[in-house]
Amino acid sequence: MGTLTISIDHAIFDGSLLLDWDLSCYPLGDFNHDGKVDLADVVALGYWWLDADPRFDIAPPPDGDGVVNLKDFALLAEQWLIEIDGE
Ligand SMILES: [Ca+2]
Repeated sequence: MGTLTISIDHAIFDGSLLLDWDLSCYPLGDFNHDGKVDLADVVALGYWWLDADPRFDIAPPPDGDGVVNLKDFALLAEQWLIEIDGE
């Protein structure tokens, strides 16, 4: 989680913006965002199989092909057991 404050000094917009978003990064195929690509992610992919859910339609990168299918499974398989360190 990160916080970025941007102040704009401009004649049209006289104020400030506060943007707050999650800057976490997960391996491709880590659908449940636990930091590793494992069986739980395969189960999630299977649940949405042949659906158009963009959260699981990861192949071809970056935006998928409109359906959760074997291409997405193959990409997940390439990432199999990849794990990132937690905090
Ligand atoms: Ca996972």
